[in-house]
Amino acid sequence: MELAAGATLASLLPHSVLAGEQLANVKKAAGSLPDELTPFKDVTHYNNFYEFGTGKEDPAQNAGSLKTRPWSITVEGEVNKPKVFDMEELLKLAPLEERVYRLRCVEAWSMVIPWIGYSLAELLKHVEPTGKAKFVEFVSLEDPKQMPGQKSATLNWPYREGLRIDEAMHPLTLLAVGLYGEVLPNQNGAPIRLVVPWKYGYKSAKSIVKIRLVEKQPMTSWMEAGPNEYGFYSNVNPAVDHPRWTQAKERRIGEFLKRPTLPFNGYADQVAQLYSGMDLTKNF
Ligand SMILES: Nc1nc2c(c(=O)[nH]1)N[C@H]1C(S)=C(S)[C@@H](COP(=O)(O)O)O[C@H]1N2
Ligand SMILES: [Mo]
Repeated sequence: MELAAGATLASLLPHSVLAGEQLANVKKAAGSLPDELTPFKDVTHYNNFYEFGTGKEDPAQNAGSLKTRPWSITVEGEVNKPKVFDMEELLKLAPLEERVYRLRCVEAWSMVIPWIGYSLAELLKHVEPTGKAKFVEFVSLEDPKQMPGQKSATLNWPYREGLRIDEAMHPLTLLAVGLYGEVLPNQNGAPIRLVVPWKYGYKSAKSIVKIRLVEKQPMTSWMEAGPNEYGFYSNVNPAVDHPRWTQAKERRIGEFLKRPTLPFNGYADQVAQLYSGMDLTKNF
């Protein structure tokens, strides 16, 4: 679908009423998926965001207390030009695109979500990673006053995730500021979150305040919680089961029958070469 000049994507969508302001001048990216979109209501009311509780409806219930302005992301570490980007600047850093991606949670359910954002690479090139920048660490907000779930030690807070630098620079890796034509609802990781569509959902950190480029593979909150259950790579892989359940199939939210899980969540053409020569059963 090509948008006429001046038309906003949101103006063409049915779901412009809830949470947020609409985002203007969003370009629909080429090559959208054949999969049907998951309804807006499910995308925004069936969430994992442990900072607001562990129940699937808790984030929608409780994330109203998250203050999304002022907001900034500090980018530091192995970069020539460390910088604090404020949210207004982040919104203008690169043209906003719609990207329809599959999201596969490690819990074996999945969705299809029309995100809005731009490649993380756009941000990273501004700070000029040095030759020592081998990994990228992402840190979510820590503030128990705004995030009631942080009063419990469900995870080691703040939520931390990480990618290898080539994964972080891959064009599919998205910094998202919206979905369904709107500003990101709080429960989906407002005001800015990562989306890495070929990895289990937990790699896509929400409400990011810091991005650190580092030489060594960073520790992540989920690896600390269960090192034999949650690895650093976390590529969607139907051949490597979670110790407590199969990963061969998944429940697409809204569908009755399970569908087979695809290697790299269906993005193998684009990302499999990042892992050539690696044993993905060991590097799970
Ligand atoms: N900060 C933070 N980011 C997070 C999580 C979380 O609990 N905290 N949950 C992850 C998990 S397990 C999934 S499946 C996705 C869900 O994103 P969605 O609620 O927007 O669908 O967010 C990921 N990012
Ligand atoms: Mo997840």
